[in-house]
Amino acid sequence: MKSALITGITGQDGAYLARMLLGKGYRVHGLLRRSASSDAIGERLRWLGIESDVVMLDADLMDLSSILRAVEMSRPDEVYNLAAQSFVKTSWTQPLLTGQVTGMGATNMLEAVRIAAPRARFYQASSSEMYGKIQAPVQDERTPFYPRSPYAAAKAFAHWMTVNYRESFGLHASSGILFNHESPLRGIEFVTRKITDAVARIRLGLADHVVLGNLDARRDWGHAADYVEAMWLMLQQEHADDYVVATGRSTSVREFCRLAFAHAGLDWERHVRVDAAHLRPAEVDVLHGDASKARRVLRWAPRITLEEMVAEMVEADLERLGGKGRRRVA
Ligand code: NDP
Ligand code: GDR
Repeated sequence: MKSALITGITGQDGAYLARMLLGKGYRVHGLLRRSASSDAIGERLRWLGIESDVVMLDADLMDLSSILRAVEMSRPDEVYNLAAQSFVKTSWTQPLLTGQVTGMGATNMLEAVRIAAPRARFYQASSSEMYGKIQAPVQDERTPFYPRSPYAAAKAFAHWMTVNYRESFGLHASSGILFNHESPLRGIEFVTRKITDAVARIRLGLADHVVLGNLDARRDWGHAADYVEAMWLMLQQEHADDYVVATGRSTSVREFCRLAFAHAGLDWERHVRVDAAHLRPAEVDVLHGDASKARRVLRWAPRITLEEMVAEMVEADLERLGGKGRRRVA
């Protein structure tokens, strides 16, 4: 039985990845950091019905001794480093913490693997945010980075440390440059889930409107369930490498609103307000990925369309809020 260790298992991607690996017969371990709100921990694993199937290990990415212990206890064949302070907007108000968790935390994981499990295969959750102020209209593995937030700068550091550990120590360390991916398990602070939650509230008469920031921003949105497959495929290759994972379709926040409200029979223009308070100090205007390498080498392709994902997210939020939506998790 193969063993996997997932940091960030309580987040969106960690939950989907854990479910996928359990389905493949892995023994799955995850980092759990202590919280005073302990009843909320593991909510996503519960939503997927797998909370009692994973082994949780008490550790924090900023505490090297705790993650060394987690690596020793789990004896992993594969390590997926998904933990991060992942909300871009918060990275301007907590730049040091973001640097420590998202940047240095990845180095802690690389060190723990180098010391305690040097034969394990390592995945780093890199991000399309590293392209920031884009240097090419469509971004692939050769496009230069131009980070536009403390989060993106920290991810760029973690990305290059992953490349460095591969080249310096021969670790099987791969970096997935993933474009935005969403699902019913997306955190409510991210724009897609904020919108689908608002659609459900408005549909059920619990709210009248939602306040957003930049409606012109464009993102290449895929589904998390599809994207965790690409992570796993990277670690099944003989050689470690870096891959862009994207759908190749870029959509505006405005268009996402139209789709989500329309799914519930609502006109978005009557319910969406804009407030400059939701703008960012520096914006990433547009992201549009080219995943040709992942298609060619990993034989990976996204299966779920944006329209299907929007429908699934709105239905899930209707169900959460006690409405008539049927539960359908991809
Ligand atoms: P989430 O924000 O949903 O999950 C983040 C996870 O990191 C949570 O499990 C959180 O634990 C954990 N974490 C945060 N700080 C620490 C810490 N100090 N020690 C241990 N664990 C910690 O992120 P996603 O699932 O959406 O993303 C997964 C990874 O992929 C992240 O690194 C993100 O930056 C990156 N990424 C995401 C993309 C996306 O579109 N979703 C695109 C590209 C990259 P807790 O539950 O305790 O808070
Ligand atoms: P992003 O995701 O910053 O791309 O990072 P987010 O959903 O927060 O923003 C996407 C775009 O929508 C615009 N926007 C708003 N965003 C939020 N959160 N709230 C609003 O009210 C709002 N109005 C407009 C934003 O300005 C932005 O342009 C996500 C995270 O998962 C990162 O961890 C990951 O690395 C990247 O995706 C790829």
